Amino acid sequence: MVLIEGVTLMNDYTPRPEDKFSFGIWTVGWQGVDVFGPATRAPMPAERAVRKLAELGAYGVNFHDNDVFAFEATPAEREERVGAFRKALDETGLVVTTATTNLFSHPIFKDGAFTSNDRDVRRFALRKVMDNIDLAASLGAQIYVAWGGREGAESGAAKDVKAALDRYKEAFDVLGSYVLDQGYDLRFAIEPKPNEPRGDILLPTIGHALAFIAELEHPELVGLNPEVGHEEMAGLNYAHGLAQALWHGKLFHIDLNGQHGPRYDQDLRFGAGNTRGAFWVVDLIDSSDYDGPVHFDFKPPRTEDDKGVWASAAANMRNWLILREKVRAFRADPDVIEALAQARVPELAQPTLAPGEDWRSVRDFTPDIDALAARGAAFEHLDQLALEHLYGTR
Ligand SMILES: [Mn+2]
Repeated sequence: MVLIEGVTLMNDYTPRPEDKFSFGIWTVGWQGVDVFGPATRAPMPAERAVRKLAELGAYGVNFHDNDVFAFEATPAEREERVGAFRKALDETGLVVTTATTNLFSHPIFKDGAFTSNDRDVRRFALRKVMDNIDLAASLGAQIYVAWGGREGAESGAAKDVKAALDRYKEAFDVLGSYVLDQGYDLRFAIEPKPNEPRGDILLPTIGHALAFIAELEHPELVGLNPEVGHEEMAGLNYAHGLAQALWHGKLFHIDLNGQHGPRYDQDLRFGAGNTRGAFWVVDLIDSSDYDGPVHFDFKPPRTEDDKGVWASAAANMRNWLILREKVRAFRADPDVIEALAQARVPELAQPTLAPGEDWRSVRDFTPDIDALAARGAAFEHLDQLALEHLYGTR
């Protein structure tokens, strides 16, 4: 905290363990390969990502199996790579909060994994996930993310969507029973995405995934890992999606990054892209009972060298802390509290029927229709106060 001419400014944006900031190993490890060009950066062993993220103040990491060892790794190579990863975790104190499976890079998964038309691919995908669940559990992960990036299609007749959903459900039922039989303290978090890399991906939004989870054999084991960019690619309001996931008790994990509206998946650092949306995301999470990792799934742009990778990574945490300071100032501002009351926001928490009332109580309810129609909602003043906190003028 710094005092400048009587104005108190919180400007200590140092990440702390209680902030629970975590990163995917693949984020800082992304070499910049895209559909138009090859890598612009050197490969990064998982243990280097762990050590550098610890230096930046991160609390935890999330990893795909193949972020740590190659798909083709022999058992000895796998053991060596996992050993180096485990050693870096032990030495830095970084926590493995979360793990996931790469079911999208290898050509075998070109038509998906759990919903591939090819039954052998589906059976192998389940085996690959169970292999990594064993490793995840041994490293202490409590959340297992399932992003079905290749579960989809580019054309109509090629994918029987109803059969694909049967197989998708079957996969979660099998994996749920595996986790229960092994006695692992692990829950799954589905990560919706509308498209990319497939033309259309199954379970494209938070809403689709919530409805799907209700059909599973063990719905209590499965929740959501919504990502900023994935919802905004579909033109949806990410904070609203998070709020609904919280309402269902299904917000198991969050993937934070930045996106400029409906276009390719940008994976910008958190706070870049839709900054106003980011303000409401921090406001929601900061005031919620979500206590999972504040996880960043971004990509340092292909333009950046190694130094730029770490600048980009650190900025995710810094932007979260800057926005957290702003949303707390917004919520504490007496003008905001007054504007919330003027906008009748607290009134929405009041049940529409009073205790003991039923439909008969409102069956003939006739308010002053003209007065209600004429009354302004007073939302603009309230929103302007939020913008002024965000812009830094309050
Ligand atoms: Mn993304």
